[in-house]
Amino acid sequence: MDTHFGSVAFTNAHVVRFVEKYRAMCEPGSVFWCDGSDDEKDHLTREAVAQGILTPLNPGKLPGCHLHRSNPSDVARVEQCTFICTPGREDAGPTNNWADPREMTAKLHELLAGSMRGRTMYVIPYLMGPPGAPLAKVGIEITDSIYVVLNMRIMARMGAIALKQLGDSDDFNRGIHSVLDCNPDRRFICHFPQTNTIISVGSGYGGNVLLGKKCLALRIGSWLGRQQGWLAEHMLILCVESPEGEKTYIAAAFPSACGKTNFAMMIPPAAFAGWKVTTIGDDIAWMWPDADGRLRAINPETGYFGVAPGTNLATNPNAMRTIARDTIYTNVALLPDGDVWWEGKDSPPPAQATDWMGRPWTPASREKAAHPNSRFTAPMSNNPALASEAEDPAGVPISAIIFGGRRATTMPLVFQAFNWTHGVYIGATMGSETTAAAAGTPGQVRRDPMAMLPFCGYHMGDYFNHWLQVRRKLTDPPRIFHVNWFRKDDAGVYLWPGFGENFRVLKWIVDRCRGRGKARETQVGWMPRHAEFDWRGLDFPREKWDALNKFDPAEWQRELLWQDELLLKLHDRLPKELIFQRELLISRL
Ligand code: OXD
Ligand code: MN
Repeated sequence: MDTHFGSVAFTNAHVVRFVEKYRAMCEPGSVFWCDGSDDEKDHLTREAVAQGILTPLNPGKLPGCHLHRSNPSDVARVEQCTFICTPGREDAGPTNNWADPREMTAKLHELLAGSMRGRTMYVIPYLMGPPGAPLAKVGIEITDSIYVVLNMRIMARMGAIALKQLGDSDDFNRGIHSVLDCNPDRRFICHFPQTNTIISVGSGYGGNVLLGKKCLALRIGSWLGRQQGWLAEHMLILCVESPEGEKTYIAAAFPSACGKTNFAMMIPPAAFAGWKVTTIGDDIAWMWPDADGRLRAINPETGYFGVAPGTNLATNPNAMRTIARDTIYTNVALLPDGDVWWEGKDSPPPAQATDWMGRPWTPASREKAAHPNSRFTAPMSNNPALASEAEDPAGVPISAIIFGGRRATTMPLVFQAFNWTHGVYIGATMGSETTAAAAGTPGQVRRDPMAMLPFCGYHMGDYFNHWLQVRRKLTDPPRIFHVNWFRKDDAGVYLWPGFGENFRVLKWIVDRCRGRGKARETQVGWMPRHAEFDWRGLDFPREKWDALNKFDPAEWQRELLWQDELLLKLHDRLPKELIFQRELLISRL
């Protein structure tokens, strides 16, 4: 039995053939062809509520919002189950899990055989990027999860708009997803760049199953970008607008759960009257050299899949407004009145709640009420700070690229690379403490080059080389910076207030790009002096500034050794430019 809503016709023969192939394999009870309409959303939401997949929240407080609780064994991305399946192992490189495409396909098809018996197979056409953008990409995701359909509807342009962009072409990403029995032993997230295919089984978690996001926009995207001369990056995109209306566009790469969403939606401190930050994207940037030699960027997504804990009216007021309606919450705590709660929300811990696993919770409970990687999925159109440019197919010209990690020591608040190649070295050697966004132990420093360690779809050495090659097409390359909001003093207290105060760093970066900001040359790059920062409205003591920016030779020596671990791993494809950069850094140190 097939279900169609509205009048959207799936006439593309390649799409029909692709769906028929997996219908025959998965043997679903029915096929539901998604058109992306509001009627369809209402129908599927009712269905999800009836099946207990979604719980409606208090319509007075959170109109149009629902709660979803995942399987407790399925709460984050699983890097150990994520594979790049290229004909040769070396093309995936040492930072990815590799599997032979033929063997892996056979194994996955065996798991998929009959997997949707008695279930509905949903066919989701979706478009990544504004329609008409030169890099916009169409995907067709087949899934047996209503939760995936309803999330994809928020995160990507879904339905008729994608089919229109596709026309009769067979140039679309083929995505197949089945939750199976959600058993971690049968969990595989596999990418086949040669055939532009993704197969994901055994999980229902966002990053593993919303195939447009990490799988297509980053892993397959980075592979396509290398073939076609563009960059698919784990970066937010924002616009800084001065009181005079001068607009500067900036992209920034921080690892998962290190504050990209907060940074992208930041509100400048009150003293900066007339200054505005607007959001183009909070997670992914697709960037290409344009005909004028500038790097242009689009956000391929239409929503935010953000981390709930720590989000509140002080840390991110724009996010709180964004998630006040039409939002799907996953693994947060439920309050008796149908509101939601998480650790670090504005309100104090509730007297009682239902925790993310559905158990009674009180402040005396030892475990957290919300999972540390609990999430909200919200449409970007809800964001009061959304930039009008977010829908512009021409994208925005990027003036600065920021790399940043979560580092308790070593790294100063901000420094600027001497040039593009030095900037690529800084991005390539980036380190950060691990977070709850991926399964594993949080808090250990690991190398996360350009925040792409879990997302680069090919050999990391080739990826660095691709960055160096892109420079050749740029006559006005973005300036490159490194930031660290997370440095601590000896007592373990953060030295920098962060959040809205990060605007001061952003303003210095804008001024540097515009040739107005002053700096001093140091061993690691250009750094601002205390007097070169705009301190209006904030009394930030000189001693604290010095601690925040202290250069500790012993820490840098250790840093170099840590960097070597990654560079050694990549040695056979490491561009020589980066080896020279390392030598230069050593001689400056
Ligand atoms: C994300 C992630 O969900 O990086 O964006 O894990
Ligand atoms: Mn991310």
